[in-house]
Amino acid sequence: MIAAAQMGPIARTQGRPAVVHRMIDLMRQAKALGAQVVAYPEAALTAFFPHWFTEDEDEVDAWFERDMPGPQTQPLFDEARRLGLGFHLGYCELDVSAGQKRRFNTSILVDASGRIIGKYRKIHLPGHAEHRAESPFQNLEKRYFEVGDLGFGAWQAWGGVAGMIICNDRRWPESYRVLGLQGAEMIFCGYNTPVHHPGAPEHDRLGQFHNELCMQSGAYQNSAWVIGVAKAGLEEGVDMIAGSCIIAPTGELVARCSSNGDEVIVARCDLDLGRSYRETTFNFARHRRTEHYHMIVERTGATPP
Ligand code: CDT
Repeated sequence: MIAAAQMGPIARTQGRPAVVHRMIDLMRQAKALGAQVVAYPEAALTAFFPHWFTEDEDEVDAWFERDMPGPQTQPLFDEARRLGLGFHLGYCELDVSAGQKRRFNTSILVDASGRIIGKYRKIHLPGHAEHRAESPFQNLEKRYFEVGDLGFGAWQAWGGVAGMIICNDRRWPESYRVLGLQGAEMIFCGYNTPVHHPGAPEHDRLGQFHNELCMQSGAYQNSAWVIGVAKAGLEEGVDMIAGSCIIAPTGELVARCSSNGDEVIVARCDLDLGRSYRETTFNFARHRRTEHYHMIVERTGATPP
């Protein structure tokens, strides 16, 4: 059983301890519902600060975690261990390990003993790097984060193979396919998606449709369960889509949040269902025709897959 723990808005002034308290409450609900693992959203520990511009480096760094777990996130790991529950967590990572400061939009998988078993750094960073004063809010991921350098990894976890993507990655078929090629059976995806797209307001009415469209097709075409987890609701003036959901390898949406706030949903994710698709319709070894994809690329001069 997998749980998605959607989170409502986090105020700019809400500190980590209060957020972790909310997360522990969600974790306990997930456990009570029979979950083995609970998934939190992208950048779950703070408000989604790329919506604001600042040139103050210290102010930027304050949104990031230097250690995971650190003193303020340790209670989450302790509670998971106490409950015997694994979790998926999105957070903003400040890496100073190589004597150089690097910032990533990161997610991790933690097993039931509190050990980090997998780490991913977001690859598809949306938005822009420059301040857009005319815009009602910013989307400054290209300013505050580096492109992830770990690739799309997959790990043995919870009786199968688990992978991670983060928010905008879900709109790109390559993200799922690279995981599908590694046999990923569960794909965790946290997101912070505004209802309004300042650069293309004509897309706004389709926000929820596109959210489901890309995750449902990613699940089906790669025979995987997809667990999509939102940070939702009106956060510091930015309205964000909710609709956290669990999608089966059939492409069917089997559980969906109904609120804009903190909410837990669960689904019994039968990994044999994915195997059934992976061995038939989407048997990659038998049916993919990679040599032809390359021929098309050579003929047209398109970017190689
Ligand atoms: N966090 C994140 O990646 N958000 C983007 C907003 C882009 S607007 C289309 C997303 O793809 O949801």
